[in-house]
Amino acid sequence: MASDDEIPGIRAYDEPAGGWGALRAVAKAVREQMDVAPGTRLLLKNNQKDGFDCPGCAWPDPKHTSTFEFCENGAKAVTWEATRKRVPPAFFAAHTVTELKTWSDHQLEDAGRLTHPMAYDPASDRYLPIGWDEAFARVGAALRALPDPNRAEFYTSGRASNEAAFLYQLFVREYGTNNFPDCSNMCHEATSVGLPKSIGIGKGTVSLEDFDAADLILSIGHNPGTNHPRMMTTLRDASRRGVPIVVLNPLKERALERFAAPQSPIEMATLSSTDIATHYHQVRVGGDAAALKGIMKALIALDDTAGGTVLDRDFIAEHTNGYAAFAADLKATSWTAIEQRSGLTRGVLEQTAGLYAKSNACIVAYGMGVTQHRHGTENVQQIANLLLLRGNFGKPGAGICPLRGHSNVQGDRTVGISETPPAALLDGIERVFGFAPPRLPGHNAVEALQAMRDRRSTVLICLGGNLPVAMPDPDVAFAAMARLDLAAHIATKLNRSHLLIGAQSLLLPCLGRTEHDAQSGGQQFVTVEDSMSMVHMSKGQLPPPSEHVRSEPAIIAGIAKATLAQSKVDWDGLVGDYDRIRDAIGDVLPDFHDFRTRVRVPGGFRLSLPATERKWTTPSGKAEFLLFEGLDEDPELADPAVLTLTTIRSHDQYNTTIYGLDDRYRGVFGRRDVVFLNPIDMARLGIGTGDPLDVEAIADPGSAAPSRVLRRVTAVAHDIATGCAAAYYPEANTLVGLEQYDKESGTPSYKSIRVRLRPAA
Ligand SMILES: Nc1nc2c(c(=O)[nH]1)N[C@H]1C(S)=C(S)[C@@H](COP(=O)(O)OP(=O)(O)OC[C@H]3O[C@@H](n4cnc5c(=O)[nH]c(N)nc54)[C@H](O)[C@@H]3O)O[C@H]1N2
Ligand SMILES: Nc1nc2c(c(=O)[nH]1)N[C@H]1C(S)=C(S)[C@@H](COP(=O)(O)OP(=O)(O)OC[C@H]3O[C@@H](n4cnc5c(=O)[nH]c(N)nc54)[C@H](O)[C@@H]3O)O[C@H]1N2
Ligand SMILES: [Mo]
Repeated sequence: MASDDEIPGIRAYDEPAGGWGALRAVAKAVREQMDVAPGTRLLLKNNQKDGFDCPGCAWPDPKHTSTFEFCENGAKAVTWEATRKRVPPAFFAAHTVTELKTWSDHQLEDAGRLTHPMAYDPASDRYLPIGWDEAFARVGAALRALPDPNRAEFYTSGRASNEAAFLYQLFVREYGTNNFPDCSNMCHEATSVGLPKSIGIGKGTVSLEDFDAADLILSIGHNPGTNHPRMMTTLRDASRRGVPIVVLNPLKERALERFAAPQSPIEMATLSSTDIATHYHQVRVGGDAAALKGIMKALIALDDTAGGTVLDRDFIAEHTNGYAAFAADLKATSWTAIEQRSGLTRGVLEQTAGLYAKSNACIVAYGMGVTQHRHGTENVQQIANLLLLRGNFGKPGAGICPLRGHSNVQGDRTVGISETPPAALLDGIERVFGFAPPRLPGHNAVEALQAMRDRRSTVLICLGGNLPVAMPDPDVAFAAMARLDLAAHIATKLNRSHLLIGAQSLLLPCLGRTEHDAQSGGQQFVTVEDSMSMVHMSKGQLPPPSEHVRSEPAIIAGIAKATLAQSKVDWDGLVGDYDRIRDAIGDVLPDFHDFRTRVRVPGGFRLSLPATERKWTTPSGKAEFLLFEGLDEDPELADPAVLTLTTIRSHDQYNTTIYGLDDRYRGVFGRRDVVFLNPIDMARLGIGTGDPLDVEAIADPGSAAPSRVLRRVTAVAHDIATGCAAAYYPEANTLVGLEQYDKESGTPSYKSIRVRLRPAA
């Protein structure tokens, strides 16, 4: 809908998602980052039997074999990592940190791969080269100097392999803390915390094969055309089989409307496409709990009129708890309130319930539109409730499908990156390694930043990521970085976190997934776990960006040896041969038995998921209907001038990594400084397309928080639910307060920010 030629960079995009535009974008990524021939060859190794796991997303490979699946954004992720550009010491000699801070996020990462360990030098305001041993010694000294290990924070971003993550948590626990702020604290924590209470496990229950057997798919709050593009093949297949696909999303996302598969010669040659959603409902931002409750209320009403034949009564009786109270709450919830909060009509919700009542195998897929709210955990639980009503767990074609973020965020959790570790993990570590790991809960991401802000924590190690930029409230987060005694960043590329200098700041450059990893025991491979709990191997092919770059496991072992005087762990032995790390993982976590053998079987193996066998590992031994009282995911809106703003990813970014400035499917080119608005709201509020606006976040009632303003964004008319607005992450993080998060899971409420718009100052 955004179509005003007068506004630079804003024009209508009328094509389907995918298609030739996607092929052109791949060619551009290869041309800009890589030498063309090796680039193309490398892309063909992506997600191959013998190749590396795509760092783009956590969607599984088809049938877990080796069909090459084309994916534009996977290609961007790969070429961005495998770029020919370098950031050597000469780069830092030429640019002070003060100067680099004026660069955009895109420019910083686009400078290329880090090649040498570097340490910040305050006298010259530059990063200077440092030897690895000296770097490790400095980190070790800072950690040993702390009066209490709980005064250090150990962040993980979800690209780290299972092997790196396991070593990291082993080191940190031997050091003595569970302070593991993790990217999943900003992402699917609502799933990890919410689902175990419902169905006993905090992971998805479907496999790729289930999509072949599903007869109804609900897609809530995710944008697969951009963020999980390989899922588009699956959705396209389902659509062509005639499976109804119901979407709940405030924005019309082109890939969920129609998609041209770049692998389909016919669609490419004839410029045709496949319709994806059969029903597209533009729920209000923050209206999902209300919508889900509406669908369930309508389903129960259908069941009442159909003499109890709509719900799966046997399943409910045998496998669940809490149905009566749950149903009573739905009956007591008024349609007026449901319609108001969801922004959807009773008719639409009843129709969805009707489709659901007819389906025998339903999958609900969901993403950040569900989790990043003050009641993200309850949102996830409403999805589980919906599935429980018709026994949609533990049968082919049915189940819950959280779309994970980073390509190994799920695996990192499985192998121990957790601020609230399960006792079995700690017992396993104690049994195998002979030291007593700490038992007290540690800090999640919000708590870590609060501790840094207050100088309760003064050392930060980052295994990848861009923590202060990804988190809410840059004022607080950036200042917290500056208060550190030491920050050490294990990273592939330069980003803004590295420029937020504490008393000491170190850059420790690491290998990426695409690269050859040679250790004393020969060439190594790593393993990852995808969104569907499949563990498989990933083997890099390219030469490292420089001979000085080390693998993540080697860097972690270096830090561990410099920190722990009498370690019980044979760090050199583990790093020399990653099979020994895999053996250790298998010894600690029984689910990984015979790890080294099973992971060599093409496609790898699946971890156990009791809920898929209708075994409920909840305290009661049953699946639980969990009641969410009320309908508000976020504070209610009273003032019609207040809109609810959500933050979204463009098609040209990977989290805080900005590949480019286009958002093709939304019709935005060469810029990111926009706010998407519904034309009805624009007319009502007297805003014209192209108007420069300041967006002001409304403080929570009773909060003394300072006013938060996103300055000078351009109003763009878009097909978005009324009463709602959208802007890009991370720019819009300035609108979110550090105290605005889901109290159950700690997930920041990035997707529901109450704002007022005014002409730009
Ligand atoms: N290319 C690429 N791939 C990625 C990433 C990337 O940045 N780029 N990031 C990775 C990571 S870490 C993650 S977590 C995933 C993220 O994948 P997604 O979950 O798809 O990410 P978002 O862009 O945050 O958008 C979510 C969708 O939710 C919708 N939405 C916003 N608010 C609401 C709401 O209140 N209700 C509903 N129902 N919908 C809403 C938005 O319109 C958007 O379509 O992707 C992963 N893959
Ligand atoms: N407003 C708003 N904020 C959000 C979100 C949102 O939707 N809205 N989404 C949230 C979500 S879902 C997430 S997951 C977080 C993301 O938070 P993070 O995971 O912390 O951020 P990324 O941008 O993915 O991290 C990029 C950096 O990782 C490093 N890197 C890349 N590859 C590797 C590697 O192989 N190894 C190592 N060691 N480093 C590597 C590079 O230096 C790169 O600059 O952001 C969250 N923040
Ligand atoms: Mo994420």
